[in-house]
Amino acid sequence: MKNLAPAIFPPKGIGDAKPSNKAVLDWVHEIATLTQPENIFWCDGSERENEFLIGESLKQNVLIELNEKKVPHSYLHRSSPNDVARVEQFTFVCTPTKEEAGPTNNWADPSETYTKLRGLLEGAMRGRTMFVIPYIMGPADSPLAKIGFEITDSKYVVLSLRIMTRMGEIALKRLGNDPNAEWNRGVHSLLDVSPERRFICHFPQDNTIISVGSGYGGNVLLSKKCLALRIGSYLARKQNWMAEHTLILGVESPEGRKHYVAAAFPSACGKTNFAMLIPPAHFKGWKVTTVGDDIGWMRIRDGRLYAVNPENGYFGVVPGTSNKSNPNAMRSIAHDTIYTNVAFTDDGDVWWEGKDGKPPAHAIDWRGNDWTSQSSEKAAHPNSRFTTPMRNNPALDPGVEKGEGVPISAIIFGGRRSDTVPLVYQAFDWNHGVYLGATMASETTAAATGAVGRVRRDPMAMLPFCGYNIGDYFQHWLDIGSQLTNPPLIFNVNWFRKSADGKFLWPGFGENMRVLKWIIDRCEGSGGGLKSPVGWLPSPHDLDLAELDINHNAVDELLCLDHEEWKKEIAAHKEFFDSLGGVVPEALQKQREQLAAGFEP
Ligand code: OXD
Ligand code: MN
Repeated sequence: MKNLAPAIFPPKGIGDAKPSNKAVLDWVHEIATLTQPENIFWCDGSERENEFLIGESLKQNVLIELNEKKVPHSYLHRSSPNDVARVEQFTFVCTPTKEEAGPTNNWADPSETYTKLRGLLEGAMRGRTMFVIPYIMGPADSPLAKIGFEITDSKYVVLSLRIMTRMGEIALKRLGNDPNAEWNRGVHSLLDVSPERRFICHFPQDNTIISVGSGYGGNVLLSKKCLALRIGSYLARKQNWMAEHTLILGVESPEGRKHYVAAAFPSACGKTNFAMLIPPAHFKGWKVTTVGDDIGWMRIRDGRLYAVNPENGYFGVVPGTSNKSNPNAMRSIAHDTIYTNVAFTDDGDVWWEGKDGKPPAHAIDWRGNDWTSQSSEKAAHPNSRFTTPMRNNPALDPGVEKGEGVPISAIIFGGRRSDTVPLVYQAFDWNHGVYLGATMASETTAAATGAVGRVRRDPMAMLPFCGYNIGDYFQHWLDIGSQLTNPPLIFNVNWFRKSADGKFLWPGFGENMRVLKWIIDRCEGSGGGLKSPVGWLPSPHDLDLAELDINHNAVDELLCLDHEEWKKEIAAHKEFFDSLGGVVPEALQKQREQLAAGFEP
């Protein structure tokens, strides 16, 4: 198999950045004794190391070089066709008791799981190189920053982690020699990339992650979903902060007033597009800047929430990305990018469904097969990805490296809902906002294996990522709120409502600025709104719709509450809460009763 490449032997001065922390060395020794690699490669994150690893990856077909003129310093990687998305059914939270993992996680007994994984890892790196990658999540000087180490036998992981995190010497320096320092232990082995031996296991109490049998980013870049969200959310509760599946963006008015908002949407629901939004011409002088596109870590400071993006790059969905949908993403991925599972054109460029221009007459598809524009198969996998450094983003926010984070004025929840849920509304207060997050739902996407398009409840977009009992997580949100004197306002948005004939009612993309503007107006106390049973709803004239080609009926439909649909919705909330088996805090049950009462005749 192509990415199970043999060991590599670097020249002197590369691969020898051995840490001095004894706890780390002991752990690496333990894993090496178990997996028996041919050699150990200690990563320092340097340019020279990166070039060496790219060279080796090209030789071993882990990467394909793209046309230097069309996409400079960029590469294509193809994962195994059975390994193209997160595998929620094989993702486990291994807490001492099942109750701690709660009703929404797959739980497995920690000691049995360690035994099983040790069995799978025994001799797993024979003939391969074991890479040891030190990294930091968050700006290095942030009080929120966390250190992680990932051991892996995949060069693709090393190259990707260098983009996605602050990797190498910087992490070793920050860790120092304290044997009791907090750091995350991550072990990854491709094994034989078989779905039968694919397990993504989290041991929150041990700050440990073990992932085997996959090469797909969401399962193997352990910094991201595994540490920044699953283990992160567990640590956040213990340490009184928040780890959330949110983008973070800055929005600045022509007068120079600036707000930051965090928005939690499920995977592949447009977080990257929203985070890189370019306001339409009508919003002259308004600027939107990106702090993060996927994960926000937030802490309380002076009665407010301050957020950092723990990541250093973007691992985004490629199909649908174009100069129309997201020009800033197109510029970000025009160079120094690793593409995974997109199509490869005859002139060495990349192509995907939804890219600008005409499809190529011929290409090699994501599986490595010939493809023509007449093919009925997709050229790029629907969950094909780009991995690109955040510094490539022309709209990167200047506050992105601020260790103290940026102050959050609003939190937005949202999902893909064809019906029921209005374009935007505002929660009455924090606890009501927590209810909006706890009951949000979305039609499933290709980011995880399984059926696409099914409405599922995805509280705070954290269903696949909350590393502990979801009832305790809801309570944690309530507890954080009670400590804030200046809490963010909370909103719910839905860009995806459809008309009776199945057409999207809202144009989306840059036009979402109109909704964002209302949110900012509300934060500044100037935006109008009507009190409705679900929250504060804008009326059509509260939204700035000037120069937008949309008819009045569509706007009315976008903002209307259909009582019959809402009765079903509230019943679904109850069903969801009931399905959690009694863990939902009383305060949220009360919110549901109040909501239901609002629809009584
Ligand atoms: C992601 C995801 O890759 O949420 O960000 O799946
Ligand atoms: Mn995500």
